[in-house]
Amino acid sequence: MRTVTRRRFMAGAGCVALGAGLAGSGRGVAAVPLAPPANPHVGRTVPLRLVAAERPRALPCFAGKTLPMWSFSDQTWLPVVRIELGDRLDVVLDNRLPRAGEHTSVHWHGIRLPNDQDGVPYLVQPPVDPGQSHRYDFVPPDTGTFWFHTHCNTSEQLGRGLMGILIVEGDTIEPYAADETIVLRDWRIDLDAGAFTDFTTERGAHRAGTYGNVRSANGMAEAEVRLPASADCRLRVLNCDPTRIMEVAVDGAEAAVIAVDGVAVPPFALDGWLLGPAMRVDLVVRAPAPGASARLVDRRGAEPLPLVRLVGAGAPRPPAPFDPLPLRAGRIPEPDLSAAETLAFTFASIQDAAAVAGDDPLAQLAIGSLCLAREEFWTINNLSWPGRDHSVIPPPLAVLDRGRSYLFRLKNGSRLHHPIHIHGHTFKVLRSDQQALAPHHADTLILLPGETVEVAFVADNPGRWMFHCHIIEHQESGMMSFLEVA
Ligand SMILES: [Cu+2]
Repeated sequence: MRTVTRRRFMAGAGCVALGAGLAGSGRGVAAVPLAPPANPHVGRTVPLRLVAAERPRALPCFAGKTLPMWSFSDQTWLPVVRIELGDRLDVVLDNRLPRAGEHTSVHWHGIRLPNDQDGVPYLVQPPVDPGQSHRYDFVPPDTGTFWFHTHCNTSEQLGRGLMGILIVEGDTIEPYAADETIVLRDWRIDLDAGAFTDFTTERGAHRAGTYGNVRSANGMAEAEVRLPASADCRLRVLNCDPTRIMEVAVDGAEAAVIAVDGVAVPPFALDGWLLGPAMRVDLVVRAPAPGASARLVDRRGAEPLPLVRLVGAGAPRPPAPFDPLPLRAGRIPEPDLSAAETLAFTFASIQDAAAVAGDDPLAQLAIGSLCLAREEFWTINNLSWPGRDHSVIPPPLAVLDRGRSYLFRLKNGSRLHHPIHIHGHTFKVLRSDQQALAPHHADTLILLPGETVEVAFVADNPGRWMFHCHIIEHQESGMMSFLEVA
């Protein structure tokens, strides 16, 4: 039995209309803006040195084996960078990866930053070769839970662990009793040999992706997080896996969603949230009583899979109704739907595209030429990105007028799920033809098999922005393109 009372919604929002299905599964209920954001301020300059290198490590989930991980830091396999809204990040990336030609870059996932800071090699910056350095320098414009990863040979570089977390603070109205980050991902390991297995397989690329065989939360197979007993605690849950889509839920405690991809939503009861690769969800969980525990689980399999044990610690507290505090509203520009231009995009495999093309000889001809390509299997609007990397840049999928509002009709023409990611912008998610969807924001959203989802946004960030599936093997076998905002 999960309920969320209305009082806090009213306090936080002034006027909020709640949908009927508070505990509806999936993506929640109607959301309306919260209080206006705090004024931006010019904060500190935060230096950050990221040294991409091989550092053998034995994470707790590796069952005693040491693996040739790639990471950004000597201190930790997973840097967690916390800054305040208004702070400037001054980053030096050094590439010390151990293989000739293994260039790298850093993409700041979900951050609406200037195009030349977006970290896509060839498209917006030169690739950073081993022995070279590159500087990133930007002020993130939004609060929230983000992460960063490379945009080069991503299946292997991310597969070996090259990633980090970026948290931009400043979205709380009152602090929660705790603020914990939970990073979910798999590893592809031969535990007998103590070696990584193939980061990509042809079979996986043509299907739902190559799943890892060792699952982890914060590098642990049986993670435990201690929370102040009976208090309301924030959990920032990130899916940093290259492949796996999860359905996160909390068993044994009340929980509410308070942000999606870093952007606040009025709190609604969590009853399973589909979290694809690169997606984030912020929760408020009522911590268990002292010594009691609850579980963060993945419900996508036949049985709920425990991911994290949440343990109540400290002095008992008097019981109180679960009434989670909302976050401050995001500052994503509101698209003008009355003036928006509608563009349609279909995500499919080459076979799907061929089936859709039917008897049209011209379409068949175009698809026939695509089939000649070696590595491409997936398409956006019948087009595959050429090759696995970014060294050959095709024309943009669309050229958007800077400042104009767009409505994208995103259709999944395949029988698999695809988490679709846009760089440099954040979508307002409007509606689906398969499920009741709350208006919420997302930089990465799952398209169910056959589903069409409409999203809208203001194309206010000039430059060349990647637009791709975040199942990395789908991305690297064609389901990738870019949009030009000019
Ligand atoms: Cu995909």
